[in-house]
Amino acid sequence: MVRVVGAPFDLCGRAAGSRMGPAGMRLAGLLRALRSLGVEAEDLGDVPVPLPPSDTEPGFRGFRAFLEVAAALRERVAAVLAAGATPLVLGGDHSLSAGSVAGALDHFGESLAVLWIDAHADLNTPDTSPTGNLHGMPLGLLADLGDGGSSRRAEEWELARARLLPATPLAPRRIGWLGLREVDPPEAARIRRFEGSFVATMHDIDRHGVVAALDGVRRWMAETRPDALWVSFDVDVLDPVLAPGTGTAVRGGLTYREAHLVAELLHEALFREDCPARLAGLDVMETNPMLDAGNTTAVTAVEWVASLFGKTILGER
Ligand SMILES: [Mn+2]
Repeated sequence: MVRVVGAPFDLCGRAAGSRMGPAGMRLAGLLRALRSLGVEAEDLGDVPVPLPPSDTEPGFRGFRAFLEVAAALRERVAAVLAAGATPLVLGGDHSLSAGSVAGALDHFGESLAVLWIDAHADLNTPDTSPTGNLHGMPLGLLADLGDGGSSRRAEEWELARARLLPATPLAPRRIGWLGLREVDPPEAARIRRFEGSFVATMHDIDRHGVVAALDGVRRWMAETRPDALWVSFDVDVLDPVLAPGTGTAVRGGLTYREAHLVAELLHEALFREDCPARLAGLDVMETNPMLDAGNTTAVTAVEWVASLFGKTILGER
């Protein structure tokens, strides 16, 4: 049972337009694709988004609205999980995953792990971020990193922690990354210190391939034994040739075939009897139809989701 939740909010990054991402993915046939796989899928619509604040507001861009949308998402995700269904969140700005993962942490607690499939690590905090954009900080917030200070942004960071950070923050060994290729030096330093976390960069994938990367994901789960895995998919993990409709495109991403193999192997790992973890939920973030060509990025994202939910070429494997 999958419950789709849209989060049409995009004020925390550089280029607006991903507020139309949920509409793009619905128009690309997301619900139809899931149902054709025998998945019972229902669309719960969008979480409410407040009117955009003025650009002259000090602090993080779009902060007040971000906090409202992320908090609403947290509640919605927790409610879907409490009802025994799997949330599928459509973004929207990747900052909002702080809200959706917080909702999953409310439900699963310490036993939840997160696989961040993204060109970026999103592990910045106000004191390390080179841009000051919140969409590079959701994991920094969820892992409870960064110190206070007295700037306006530090105050807002405290507000976000108070509103979004669950009792148990995400421990380093509960975070995995796949597809990284643009990581800020302070983020890289943090990842190197993160004991028990999992990382497969694009270099690792070039060198050893997707199969080895997913073997690594499986080993990481076998060693750290989470009960559930939240998958956060930023479409910018895909090569921009394939997915031009996204705000922070970086060259050298996953090809179409590589991306589908990732989804298929994740499906095999998570839906197997002997897998310790089940799929907690999924975010599909940063699809920006304003930057896209004919909705191709949303179509690609929907095809990826179908593979994750078990679409195969010949049916049963
Ligand atoms: Mn991201």
